[in-house]
Amino acid sequence: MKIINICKDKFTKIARMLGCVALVLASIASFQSPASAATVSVDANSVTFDPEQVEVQPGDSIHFEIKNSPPHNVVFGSRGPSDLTEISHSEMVMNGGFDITIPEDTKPGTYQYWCSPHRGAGMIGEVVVKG
Ligand SMILES: [Cu+2]
Repeated sequence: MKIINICKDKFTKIARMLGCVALVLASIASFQSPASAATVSVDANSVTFDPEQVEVQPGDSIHFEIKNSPPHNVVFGSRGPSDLTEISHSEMVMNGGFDITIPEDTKPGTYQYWCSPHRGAGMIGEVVVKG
């Protein structure tokens, strides 16, 4: 009888430990916020952004990939429901790519951005931030 009781005791301890581990894992999983943040890609071609317009949620990121006729950059104007000039990537980029994250507190609306050296040629894009 004693042996059985000891076994029961050990089993209970192990079960409790497993329960704790499960709880810790569950809480870690629930803290991975924002769970829905996505990344959309935009190609910087010769004198165009492709696609010209993207739809995002606040917290999402836009990946800009330099395709051809560099250098390119991404400059947001001050017009629009929120001021996104701070997230501009004014630095010229010759190759590779970079990410821009739309701040969580961005108001829904349409935001225009452009590439400084190619703005005159029509290298203008739009980000539609959904509510
Ligand atoms: Cu450009």
